[in-house]
Amino acid sequence: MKKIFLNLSKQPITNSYLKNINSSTLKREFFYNLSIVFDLNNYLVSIKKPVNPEKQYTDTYAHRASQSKTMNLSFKKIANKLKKKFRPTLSMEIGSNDGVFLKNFNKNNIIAVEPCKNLAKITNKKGYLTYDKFWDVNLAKQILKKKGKVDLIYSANTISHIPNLKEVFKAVSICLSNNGVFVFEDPYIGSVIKNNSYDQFYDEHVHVFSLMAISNLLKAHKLKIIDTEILSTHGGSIRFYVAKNDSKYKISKFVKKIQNSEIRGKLNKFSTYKKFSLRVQNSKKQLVKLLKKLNEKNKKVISYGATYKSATVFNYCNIDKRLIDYVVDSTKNKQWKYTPGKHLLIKPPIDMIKEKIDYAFLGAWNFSKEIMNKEKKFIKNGGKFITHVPKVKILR
Ligand code: DWN
Repeated sequence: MKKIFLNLSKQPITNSYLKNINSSTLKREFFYNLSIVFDLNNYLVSIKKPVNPEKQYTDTYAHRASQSKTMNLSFKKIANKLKKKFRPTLSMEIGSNDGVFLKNFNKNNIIAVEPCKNLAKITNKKGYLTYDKFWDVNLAKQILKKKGKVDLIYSANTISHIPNLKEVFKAVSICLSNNGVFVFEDPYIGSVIKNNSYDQFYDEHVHVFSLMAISNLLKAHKLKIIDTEILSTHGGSIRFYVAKNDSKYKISKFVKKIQNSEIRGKLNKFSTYKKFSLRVQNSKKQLVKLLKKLNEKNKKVISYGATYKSATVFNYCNIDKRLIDYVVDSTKNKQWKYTPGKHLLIKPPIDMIKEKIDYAFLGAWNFSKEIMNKEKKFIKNGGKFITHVPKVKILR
């Protein structure tokens, strides 16, 4: 049985940056109701009614995973670690985006899967065999026939995007070698609860994982979690190392450790999520109050990073042009477009001092260190950043 604990109001598709905001584009803009449910049987947290993936992962997909130094480093580190630890002959990445992980592998030893055709083109052009398809049983069979079993399957910020997890794990079982490892990482519900980062819920994040939920789901596929790590990436993620039940791997002590911490944190109780929902409502009130106050004082406020996450914040809190002037983002194909739902203009990075910015809301709060390092002069000149994670505040 699934129970709703959070309603984040009507939301647009986060990837649907608008080229212009005339009456016909606005009429066509798609909205859905973003309600979040907790499954009382397997403890999985998901969107109640996910959006059709065909609407989301199109050939105009905007996000480029290589846009931050932090993620470039993180992918390099995990690629080297996995190569050293598992010595795979053949590897595969599910959701390869613009190839930020792939580039750490020899082109002949890795296969990429990426349903967004514009992104798949980038890695195919670079010489990586890329299937521009959704990950499913049919594709797994096709890959098995062409390339044989895969020793390492890696996936970052993708498995949580797929509504049908049974299909995901079934497909993985088909092409994973007997002692192969499936490593995937996605936002962690433990961090979302702790940081009050409700903006991790948006159309693409169909699920937000816990270790308990994943181990429950894997049982039906004769797969087990052999190791796990809690990561700081994207404001708190969890990495799972999964292998076949009859593989050579023993279960690391960290699996039990995280399981115990989840039980202590009551991630298996509906009441935890209900309490979280109250904190989210309060966060909304606080953020709107702060922005209104700055607006009354005629302060110039922008948002930093046209993130998918901030689409949830702006649409849930009804933050538009009245409260935030515009958004800046380093991703070329987001620039000079408008954010989904609230239609804030996205500009390329600016000289924040010259543009007389007083405050910048951290849409990309998960990169706050990298951004604040980049904008040292702005801060020195009296400029301030605002965050809503874990609490609404002005960073000093
Ligand atoms: O799972 C997902 C995550 C990993 O990426 C996707 N479904 C979609 C996307 O979500 P997001 O937009 O919330 O992710 P990021 O990685 O937090 O986006 C950061 C944005 O901020 C990028 O558009 C780049 C931009 N940025 C910038 O303009 N200046 C980032 C940094 C570090 C900067 O200095």
